[in-house]
Amino acid sequence: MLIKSKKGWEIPEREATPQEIFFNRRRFLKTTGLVLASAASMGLGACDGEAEESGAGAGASGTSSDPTADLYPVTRNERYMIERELTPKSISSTYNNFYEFGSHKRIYDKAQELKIRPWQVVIDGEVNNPETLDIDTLIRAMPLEERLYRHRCVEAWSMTVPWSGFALKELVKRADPKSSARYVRMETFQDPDMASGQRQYWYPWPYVEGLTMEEATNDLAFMVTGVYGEPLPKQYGAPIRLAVPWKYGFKSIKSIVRFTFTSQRPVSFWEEINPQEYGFWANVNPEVPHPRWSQATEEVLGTGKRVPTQLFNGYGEYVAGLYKDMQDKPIYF
Ligand SMILES: Nc1nc2c(c(=O)[nH]1)N[C@H]1C(S)=C(S)[C@@H](COP(=O)(O)O)O[C@H]1N2
Ligand SMILES: [Mo]
Repeated sequence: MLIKSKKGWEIPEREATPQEIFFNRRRFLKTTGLVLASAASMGLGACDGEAEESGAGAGASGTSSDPTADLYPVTRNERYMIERELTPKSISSTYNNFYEFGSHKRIYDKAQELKIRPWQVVIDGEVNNPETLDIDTLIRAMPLEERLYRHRCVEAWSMTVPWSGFALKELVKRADPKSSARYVRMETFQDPDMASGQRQYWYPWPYVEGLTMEEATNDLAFMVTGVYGEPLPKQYGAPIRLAVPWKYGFKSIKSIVRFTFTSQRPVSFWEEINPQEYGFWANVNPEVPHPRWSQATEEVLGTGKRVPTQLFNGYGEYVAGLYKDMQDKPIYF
């Protein structure tokens, strides 16, 4: 039995609504079609100034034929409840960052070209149990649960979604890292024939991200295989993506094909493009502005409201300890 103590991030907010209202609202939004008023207009890297409208209803998902469809919905882990209204699927499924399919937000239709079976995941590097696994073998071997997480993009918009998946530390346990492993490097697929964005040769494909072993084994680090009680639709980074909710969204790498345990700190995709703007740590910190905009507040997708951004996106209780020796540095980097 879990004893529920109030976490720092469980701040009651006016927007909070019970689950039933959320689902009714979602149905309402689905049928009426909703225009996303003023989505964050600052793009990452090269794609500034792109305000998008999202009037396309629920967006394509087509996950009913997914080979893991029978596994969902999974049991919600109440430890990760959150008092903020969930972002309707119609919004989070049609407003995505997935540069493999274009450097703007409306890639959900393009992303349907992503082939998610067969899909192999390689686990290699400084581990005692290197292996290449079929994604369905991996997903079925892991203890799946649902967690409600906030997601804060470096572009100053946020959402709250019900991810399904498993703790990254379960995968780390399976890999059985050697003591020389200090980081986990994750890599997205590379297939420019399938993913037109990857023909933009000036980006350093494939997308790469990394975590320290301490971060990767923190309770909060989550491997996502589903959302809204079903297998993950392609635009969210199917069949498997990361969610590290205390860091800016770009750390949460999508459509992963390789986990490499290494002694070397990985250089991530955005860090390679612009190390002044996108560092390795990328911890959410409202007091450290992006060189081109403030990080003090965020637009909550679908609400038309801006709210203050919290240090570590409100998850300090879980993760502040990881950075206690970095007090003198802006932990944004
Ligand atoms: N492979 C890959 N992973 C990625 C990205 C990307 O372009 N490619 N964008 C990142 C950014 S900036 C964000 S905000 C989130 C967006 O996730 P969502 O589309 O599910 O909201 O994915 C992250 N992971
Ligand atoms: Mo992002």
